[in-house]
Amino acid sequence: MSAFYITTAIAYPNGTPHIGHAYEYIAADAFARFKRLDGYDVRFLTGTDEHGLKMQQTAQKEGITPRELADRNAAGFKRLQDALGSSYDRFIRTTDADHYEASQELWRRMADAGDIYLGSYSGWYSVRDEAYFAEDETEVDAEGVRRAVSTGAEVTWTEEESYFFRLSAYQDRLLKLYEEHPGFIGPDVRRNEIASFVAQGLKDLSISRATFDWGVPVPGDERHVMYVWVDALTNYLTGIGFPHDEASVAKYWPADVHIIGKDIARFHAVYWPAFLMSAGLDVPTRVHAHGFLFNKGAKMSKSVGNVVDPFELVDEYGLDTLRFFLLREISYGQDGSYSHEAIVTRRNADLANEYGNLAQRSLSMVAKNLGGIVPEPGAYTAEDEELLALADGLVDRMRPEMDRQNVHLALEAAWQVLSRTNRYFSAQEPWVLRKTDPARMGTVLYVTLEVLRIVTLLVQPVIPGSAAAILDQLGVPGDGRDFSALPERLAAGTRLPAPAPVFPKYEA
Ligand code: ME8
Repeated sequence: MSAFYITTAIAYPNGTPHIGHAYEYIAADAFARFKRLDGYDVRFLTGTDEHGLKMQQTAQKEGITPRELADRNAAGFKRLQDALGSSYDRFIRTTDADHYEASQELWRRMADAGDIYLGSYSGWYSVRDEAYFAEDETEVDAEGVRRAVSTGAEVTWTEEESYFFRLSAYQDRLLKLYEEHPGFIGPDVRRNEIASFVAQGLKDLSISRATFDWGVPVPGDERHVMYVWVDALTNYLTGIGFPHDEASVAKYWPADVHIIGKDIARFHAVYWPAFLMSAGLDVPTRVHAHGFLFNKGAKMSKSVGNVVDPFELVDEYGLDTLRFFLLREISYGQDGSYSHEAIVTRRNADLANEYGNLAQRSLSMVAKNLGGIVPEPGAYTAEDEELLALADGLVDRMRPEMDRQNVHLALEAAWQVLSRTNRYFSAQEPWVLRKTDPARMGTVLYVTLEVLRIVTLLVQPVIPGSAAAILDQLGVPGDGRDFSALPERLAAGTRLPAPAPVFPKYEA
């Protein structure tokens, strides 16, 4: 079985998770599930990024240790993953013992390659971004506060002894990587940004701090802890058993895709491949950066008071409606907005009308007129053949879109098939055939249920719970639910359970 290794970013547990985190987890979970159903041996990693100055300072303000802060909030992130139905294989915490070992091993390999040297850093640092900024990347605002132009976060002057990574030596190799593997960063707009950033020249990177101790100790120099991004990125190796579990590393590395947000593309597409090249490890196959989620177009912020609790959204709309909404509404890779109105529209138009209603109408006709038994189809008409061919071709339309993380386009293709099926159902008028040609009614119902089976198998990754309920009602056995079962047909003669609506219309 081919392996497929997918990861999310690991969140800073300096607060509680927000809808932006939920968005990332839901998408990564849908990609992981799709690959699993498509026959891959999937490993799906997620977790929390617990070191660094931001954690240390937040803990200080709350009068607790960074460890206590991490314990409290990491649990909240894990709870969110579970509430979202995420199928992750490991929830890594960067305070896990094996992660210290992996990070120190990566450091040693970079040092052995001659890429680490001791120097002194002086420059601007943003604690919120955990990032260094050159003077010309900052500006002083109206209140006299110096901020990073790209993120708006306050920066502070930092001067200390530090180890450096020879990033400058990797400029050409990185540019070559982007050129030879255009799929390394997605979507394309991010690749262009990153490539032009690297083309401007790279400075060596400060990779340790000596003025606080909340981090992974630098091997051979315990006065220093690693810069939080060095250990954070290494989580992707820890998660597959690096360095000891060689079989697992050989199987899952390089990662097939790192799912991240656009604000951290530089860390993943510049620093991370350079560290790996230095350590003699392969670079990931792809880094895909999604856009940012806004509340009715406005940036979420604690001070504006429009930060939405993802647990509340699950309670209000139901898990699958939230999952479907986020993945269908927003072009994956671009920024997107959510609002109550938009969620309700997707629920009622796409899920209740186009999908749920079709299932309910066809299944209740089978229940009422055919004793709940899947009919034996008669000879197919051109319309039947055309619709079945469309449904049979759906997997080949969805697969490449999912491989490029265009989940919105994969769903659009599925809903095109549903909309064609609704038109077919109305045009065939099985409720009229019931009296005029019952055998033909049976064929129309069979074709409709068969298309529903195919579409439902393929949308399982996005709406797993509802899809399972519909597959139950279609009498699809548990071992007939992965994509290898797509070419099979519904078994005529199967007795179906009593149908029940899976997507009732949302009413406040
Ligand atoms: O960046 N919309 O952690 P984080 C969509 N620890 N995505 C969003 C978002 C929003 N409004 N806000 C944040 C970190 N994200 C690091 C990662 S990985 C080795 C280390 C995304 O908690 C963000 O882009 O700030 C990132 O992918 C993830 O949430 C975690 O963000």
